Amino acid sequence: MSDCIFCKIIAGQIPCKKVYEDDDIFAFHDINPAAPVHFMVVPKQHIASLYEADQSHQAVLGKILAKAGELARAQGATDGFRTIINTGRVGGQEVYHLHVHIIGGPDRLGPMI
Ligand code: DGP
Repeated sequence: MSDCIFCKIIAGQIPCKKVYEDDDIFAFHDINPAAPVHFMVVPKQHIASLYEADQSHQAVLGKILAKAGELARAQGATDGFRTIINTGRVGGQEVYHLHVHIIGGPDRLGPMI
């Protein structure tokens, strides 16, 4: 999607601190980290949010979660981490390219539930 900031990061048009990349997914550090470890894992394919996700995205969404623990540990989150997907305005979503936040270490979020 031409005006999507995360599509531009994936395409290398905007710099980022890359964590991981394969054919389907891309991971990079959050520009405004909420904790010592804070990166996002995204599908390379543009999916605006979980509202737009459907059965055709099952494999790539599964791949993101299946990779999360390995990447979190490699980034130093060895004592646990949060996975957060913000969806829509009330869900606090700022960037409309589906992304999974991986947040490890003491954070400023407090208890979520
Ligand atoms: P969310 O609220 O879930 O949509 O979070 C979007 C996150 O994206 C937010 O924590 C800040 C991050 N972000 C926004 N623009 C950029 C950028 O240009 N580069 C990087 N690395 N992160 C960004």
